[in-house]
Amino acid sequence: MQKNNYEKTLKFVVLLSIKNQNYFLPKNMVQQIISNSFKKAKKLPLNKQSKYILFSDCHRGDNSFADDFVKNRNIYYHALRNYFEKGYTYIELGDGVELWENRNFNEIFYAHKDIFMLLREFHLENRLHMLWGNHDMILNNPKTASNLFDTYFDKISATEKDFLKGISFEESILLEPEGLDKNILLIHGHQADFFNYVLWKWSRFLVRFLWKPLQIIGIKDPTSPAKNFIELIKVERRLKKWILANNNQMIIAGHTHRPRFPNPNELPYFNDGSCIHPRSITGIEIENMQISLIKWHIISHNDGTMQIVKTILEGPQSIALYLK
Ligand SMILES: [Mn+2]
Repeated sequence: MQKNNYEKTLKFVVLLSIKNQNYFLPKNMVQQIISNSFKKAKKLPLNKQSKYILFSDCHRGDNSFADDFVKNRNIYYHALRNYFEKGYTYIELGDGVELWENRNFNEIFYAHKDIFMLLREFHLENRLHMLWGNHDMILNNPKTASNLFDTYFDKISATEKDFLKGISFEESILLEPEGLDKNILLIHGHQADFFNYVLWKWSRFLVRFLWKPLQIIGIKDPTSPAKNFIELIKVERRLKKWILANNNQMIIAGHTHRPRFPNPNELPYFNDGSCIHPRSITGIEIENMQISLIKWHIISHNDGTMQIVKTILEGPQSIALYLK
């Protein structure tokens, strides 16, 4: 009898979680959520001298089987170090740390300490801006963010040391180009994903107790737009609907893990992809008032050496063409 109940509950949970979101989606709620994130965006200037690098969806984990970031950590470190040396400002568009699969940030910190210390170097020069996504949504609470990111425990000296003290995690950023009326909205993108924005605690519960264990036997979370193409297309469609209803407002998002770079005559929806592609990381560079989609990956040479290189996938294209 007990086993039966357990199976029933499991079936119910699975069915509910993969049920079409639209059934219980209040009309226009998603559009309202995106509008709200537009209104409360933190403003950053954009001019000929600005250099921004945008990455998202690193999903840094604890170096266990479920840590999707591990395979690209060296590529990512090299790329970010390169941008640091060249004077770029780093904007991370959410899902930087994987706090659904892991409850303990300390373990993530020690697994990728070199990278976190590099983020600290950006922060000390006021060149780091962070958004929260769905997998790190708890960071929208300033208290939680400061608990996790103000200091870290240094094992050698057995003392607390400063980490990203004073950093604030935002929902959205508005890049305001000098001399132009329109601007660029940066969001994680789960604002267009009701299940992962409003019901994120429920999604997190499922990831912890259902999808993560099922990952071992190859079953993927069907509610994640990063792992399910139908969900992905729905998120993109809702973002584009909002762009159209809001005077062609340019958006750069992450969340879906699908890089997007429109032509100037198309709807200005950009996506920086993710840092957990099988063999590469993708991101968006903004420099000299131009935008490019880039990827960093490894090539191997005939003599057996390997090298991390950057390939420009799209652009550079003038930003003004998207802000008409
Ligand atoms: Mn996400």
